[in-house]
Amino acid sequence: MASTTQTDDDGAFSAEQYFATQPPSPSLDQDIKKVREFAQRQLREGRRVVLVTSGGTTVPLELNVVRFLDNFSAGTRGATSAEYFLKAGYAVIFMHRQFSLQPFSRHYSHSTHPFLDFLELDSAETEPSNVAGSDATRISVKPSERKQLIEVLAAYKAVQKAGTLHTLTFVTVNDYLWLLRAVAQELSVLGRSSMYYLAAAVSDFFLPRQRMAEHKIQSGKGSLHIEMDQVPKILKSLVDEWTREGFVVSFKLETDTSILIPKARAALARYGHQVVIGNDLHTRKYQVVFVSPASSHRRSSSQKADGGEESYIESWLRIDPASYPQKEIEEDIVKELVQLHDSWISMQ
Ligand code: 9Z3
Repeated sequence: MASTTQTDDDGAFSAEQYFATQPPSPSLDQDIKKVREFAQRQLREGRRVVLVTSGGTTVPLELNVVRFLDNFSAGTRGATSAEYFLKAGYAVIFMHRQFSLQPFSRHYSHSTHPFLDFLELDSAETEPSNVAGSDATRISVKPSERKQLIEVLAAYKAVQKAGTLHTLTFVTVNDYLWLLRAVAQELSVLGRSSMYYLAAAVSDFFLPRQRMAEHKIQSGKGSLHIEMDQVPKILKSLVDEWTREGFVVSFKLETDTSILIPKARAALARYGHQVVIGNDLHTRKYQVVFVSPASSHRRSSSQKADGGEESYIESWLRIDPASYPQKEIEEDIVKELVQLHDSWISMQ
């Protein structure tokens, strides 16, 4: 299938062309109205705001979608980091894939730590015939689970009371791109007090709506050939147009560690943002590498002071795998980023 749309010099859709041809989801305006109110309130209350993106994006193959391509991510990185940002005093916009992990409730995921398994009915009432329909039935939490539940619940209630967490959901890469652009435009009022922590696993390819089959693709005609277009280089637009002052952190995921650092450097050179955090699929819970330009506080690669090659600094963050999950690497990632954001703000 030949593409009939305009692309930029490396064959990707330009962001402008993308948004001119791919429609937003019907809920976008409502979603953004709430983001605007949230951002304005945080501005009035003098809080920093971080946009955390989390989970994988899908690429539907049909308009009446039965099949889709997905990007791997459980949402652990994003949900865990959001909690540490809240703890550090940031307001958080948590933009996540529908049904992926969320801050606080992630501790009680149905697959790893099912909620029902640590609740108990009082002994006299364990017979189903005694329990059914009785308002007086008492439920308690197993003693071994109480400490953690109290901590999680207290943090969750405090955040709800303070109104510092706002949640948005996406499913497709198209939902994600429209939301990212609109949220960034709203957060630009915060200037340097805004941070972007782009942990969602975003598809590099998509199928333009104009070429999607309306109904479920039928078998019986041999193999299936689908040609996808490249998703626009959205980080470039984010840095250069949508949020000219925000502190932008992107993630780079690879399965071949030897290309992690070169790819992270290439992303910084291309987009001119502040930090790339590189992680390998298999070790991502225990080690990550921070890559940033040596002259970290420049906005764009085109603003090099000497006009020469940029140099980059890499630093690894590691935790002992045996200490997980009591110790989470996101605690250290967020601590490091808060410090970098502090210096970014004081550079103005
Ligand atoms: C990441 O690299 C995240 O750390 C993970 C987190 C997806 C590995 P989990 O949710 O996994 O804890 O299971 N996210 C970014 C991946 C990505 O799509 N990056 C793009 C790329 O590599 C650039 S924005 O090209």
